[in-house]
Amino acid sequence: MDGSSRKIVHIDMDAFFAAVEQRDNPAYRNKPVIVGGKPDSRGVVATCSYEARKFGIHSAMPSSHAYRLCPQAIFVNPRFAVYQEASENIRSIFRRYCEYIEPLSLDEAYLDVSSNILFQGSATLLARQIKQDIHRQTRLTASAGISYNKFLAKIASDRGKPDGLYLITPQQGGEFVERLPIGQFHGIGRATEKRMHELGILTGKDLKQIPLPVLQQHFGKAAQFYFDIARGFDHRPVNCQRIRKSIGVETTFDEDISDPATVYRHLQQLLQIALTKLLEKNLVAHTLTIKIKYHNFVLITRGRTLRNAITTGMDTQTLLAELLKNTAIGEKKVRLLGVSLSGLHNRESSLFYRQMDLFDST
Ligand code: TTP
Ligand code: MG
Repeated sequence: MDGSSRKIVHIDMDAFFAAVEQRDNPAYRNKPVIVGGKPDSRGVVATCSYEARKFGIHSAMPSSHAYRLCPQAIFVNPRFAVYQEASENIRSIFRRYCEYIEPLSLDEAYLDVSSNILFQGSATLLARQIKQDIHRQTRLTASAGISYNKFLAKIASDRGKPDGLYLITPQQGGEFVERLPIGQFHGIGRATEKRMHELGILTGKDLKQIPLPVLQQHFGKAAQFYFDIARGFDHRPVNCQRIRKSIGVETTFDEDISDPATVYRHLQQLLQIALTKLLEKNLVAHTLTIKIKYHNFVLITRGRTLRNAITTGMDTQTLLAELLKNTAIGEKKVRLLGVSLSGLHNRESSLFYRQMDLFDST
């Protein structure tokens, strides 16, 4: 079975951070709004409203440059907690209609709706309903792309922006890709685009002319992907990981332990194991909870939530020491210890938190 029998929807919020700011501040509406660092800092533009894009401003541009392009723009500091909330809202809407969801970032996800039976199996009507729910619930607009694979669904969502609903059918896919400039191929980065231009490959049609061995010679492992997408094929599945709430590890001792230093050591080890598991799942945690079962089977937990993600690199010893403060460690013997990490986010969204420093104007 080839990829043409699937139905994939790609949803992407329009000017996400900026749209949230315009929603929450009526004075910003219909105005060029830039979310990110202030122009007098070394910060960058996280995103900007469509009004600002008319001036040539875009994500990752230095704020000082954006200011030169549009001095009357309104510069706003990001409010990540609000974006996170909106992101959780839209994900809960996806879950209403679809089991197979692959979130790509806070504002974007692929949905595999091939087995959808709602709306007589129409992916387009389903996407429209999701857009409506998003608007009703968050007062923000999303664009949806519908096609038979991820590559084309993503291109389709871009094509309709803002507030778009754009379908690329299996009949249209091949021709659509042929006309597409290489720079608009998602998955072809700047450097590869340049290489392709040097080779005279400017559009999908040009790319399609190049035999696979030649592509392999120039692009190695990625060649097969380029070869496929030039024909409108993309076999990548929608990777739907079940969204976990927490990751925990615990251990019961053969003999109860009493020495506080030993308790620390075990907790450190458990925490390292939990953090490694997180890393493998591409997640980060903001809450650490420890669990202690005393020799008499009394179970207590102590938790702490941090603004920054809990990582292997941080001072976990101090954190554990704090958590152990109000416990009976040293007095009562312990038969079980556990640690649990929760407040989980995927690593990409947590990157936005880290970017915060860049955005700070001070
Ligand atoms: P995008 O979906 O790439 O952009 P957007 O939603 O602002 O605009 P569009 O209508 O074109 O989809 O990114 C989503 C959010 O991620 C964006 O609002 C801000 C943040 N972001 C950054 O912080 N840095 C970046 O370099 C990019 C590209 C996005
Ligand atoms: Mg977006």
